[in-house]
Amino acid sequence: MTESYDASKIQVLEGAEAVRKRPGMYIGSTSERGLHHLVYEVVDNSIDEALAGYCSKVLVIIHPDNSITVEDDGRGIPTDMMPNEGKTALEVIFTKLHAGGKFDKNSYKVSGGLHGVGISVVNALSEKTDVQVFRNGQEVRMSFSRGKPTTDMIKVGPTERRGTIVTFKPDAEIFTTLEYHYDILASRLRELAFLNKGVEITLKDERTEKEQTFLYKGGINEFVDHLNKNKTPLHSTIHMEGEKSGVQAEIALQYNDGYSENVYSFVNNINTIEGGTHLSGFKTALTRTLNSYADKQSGGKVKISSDDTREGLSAVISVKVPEPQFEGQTKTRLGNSEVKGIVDSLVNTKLAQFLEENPKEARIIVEKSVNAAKAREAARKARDLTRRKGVLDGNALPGKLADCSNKDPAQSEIYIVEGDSAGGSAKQGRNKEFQAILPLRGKILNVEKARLHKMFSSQQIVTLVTALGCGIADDFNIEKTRYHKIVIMTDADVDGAHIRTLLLTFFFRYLRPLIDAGYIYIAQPPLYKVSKNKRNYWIYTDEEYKRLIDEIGEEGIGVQRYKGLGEMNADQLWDTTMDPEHRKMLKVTVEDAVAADQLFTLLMGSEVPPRRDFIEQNAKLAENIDI
Ligand code: 0RA
Repeated sequence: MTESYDASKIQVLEGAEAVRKRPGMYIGSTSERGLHHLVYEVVDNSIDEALAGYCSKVLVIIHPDNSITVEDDGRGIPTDMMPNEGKTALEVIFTKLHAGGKFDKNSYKVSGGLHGVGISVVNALSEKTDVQVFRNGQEVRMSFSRGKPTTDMIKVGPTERRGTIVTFKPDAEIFTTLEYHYDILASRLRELAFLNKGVEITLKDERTEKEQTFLYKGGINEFVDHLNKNKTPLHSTIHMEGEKSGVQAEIALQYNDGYSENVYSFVNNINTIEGGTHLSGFKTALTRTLNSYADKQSGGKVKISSDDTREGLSAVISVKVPEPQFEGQTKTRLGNSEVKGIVDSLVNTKLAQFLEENPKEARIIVEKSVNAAKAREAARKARDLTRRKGVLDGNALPGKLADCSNKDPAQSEIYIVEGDSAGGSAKQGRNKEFQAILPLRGKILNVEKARLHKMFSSQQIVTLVTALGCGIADDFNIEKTRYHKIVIMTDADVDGAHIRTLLLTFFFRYLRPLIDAGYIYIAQPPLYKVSKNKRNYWIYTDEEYKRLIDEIGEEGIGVQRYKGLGEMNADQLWDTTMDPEHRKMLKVTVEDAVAADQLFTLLMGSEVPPRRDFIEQNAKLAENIDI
């Protein structure tokens, strides 16, 4: 017999206990991501007030004890008694899951995703929550702990003010980390300010006194300016906006003189990393519109593909959908089929109109895509040539590669090593069973300044891609990757840092799925060997070095500073850097795609002054790099 859910069971499941029992179900994770998600959950409520036209300012404060305050000047949370509940609306909103329902004021709610789970979830996962409401001339307060009220709703007195202040301290019993990162919060709050023009969002960190205010009257137009910061734009930003069947769509785009694609899509303020119908509508219409304009101008000599239209394109697509269906592994792909046509027809009409009215810009944009199409053709030829020579297909492995004997990618590692001499030590020191070594001589091509066809004429890149086995561009197939740990191992000096950045740029721009799969690592060779009384200490940072000298004293010690991997013999390299039991490796992750793109553009692109500024500002952070 199947059990039916009766009202009392649902009642039980509705409580804070359910959330505390399975927090992951409500906020995705109990690690860093979930911790930060709590803040977004509260801020979303304030943004809803702003979208409804009642709130213009949001303030987020990180307190020294890592509790958070979110303050807004919205209508304030309703405080009246709810006759059916025998409780105030405030209490219901803070204690009942999905109390939304009759409180829903914003039709662009989120379903399916992690957002929009409600403030009661934040409350359930906080060891303490304090709420202040300023509404209808009255100030009230109420406190909670782990989702349960600890006070009644207290009337404080009359007030002129309007709005809500929520302060919560995430529960140490729930979260594996309690420390908030300023940059993570700043980047999401900036994004929200771009997506909701005119809303002023301030982030204040009482731990460091750092403070930033985000206010963009130009909305996603300014978002695109931000994406193209440090790049050279080819024309002024194009903006398109429209509404149909309750779906609002807004698009801003601008081409730059670079080659990478920077297209971000959002549904109800959520970044749809996996794309969806809104994005495919945009891509289809962009391709069709540019092709038909090019046809009219030049009789269609070159066929522009969809990829060609996105070379050097920065764009933001923001749609508001009443009942979004989120699909995909991370529930960040929009499934609503009607949205494709809506975005498609918006771009078709508005972009064609823009091109007709602005022939100068139109020529620049079409030329950009035509050049991309030509370069793609050149890349195809170059690839065919390398194919004919038998490279790139993984059958003929490069002679420089010292492969491992294990053929299971999940157990295999490849070290990409700077220079032949370090390559030699690594080859001797490694465990042949599962560790492969690929020495690279000198600097690899700076892909930030080169197009795909150049990749195929670069021996080092061909060697690298062949060794990895995953292919590149149209041939890329992550399943064919021969190693699930790809370790960049360079010297701890300026050249080493440069080579590492060149390799990371290449992985980020051309083999990004390898980063997202968690396959890319950076080896951490030691900086010093300190010896005293026949004992050796391997030291990986200057801080560690200082700490040790406190500890063991300076007398009678020997210090050796390692600048290059080649200075270590094979055994030492194994012990310190390659032995899975003892090594320290950094996994490369992309937490913030916008920031990562900007950094690679800055470090590897052609604009010199912003790079100089960056290096000057960050010089003190680069102590470990030996100049
Ligand atoms: C329920 C209904 C209304 C507003 C809110 C909740 C609300 C929640 C939060 C959380 C943080 N700031 C907030 N501001 C408002 C609508 C109230 C009305 O109809 O007057």
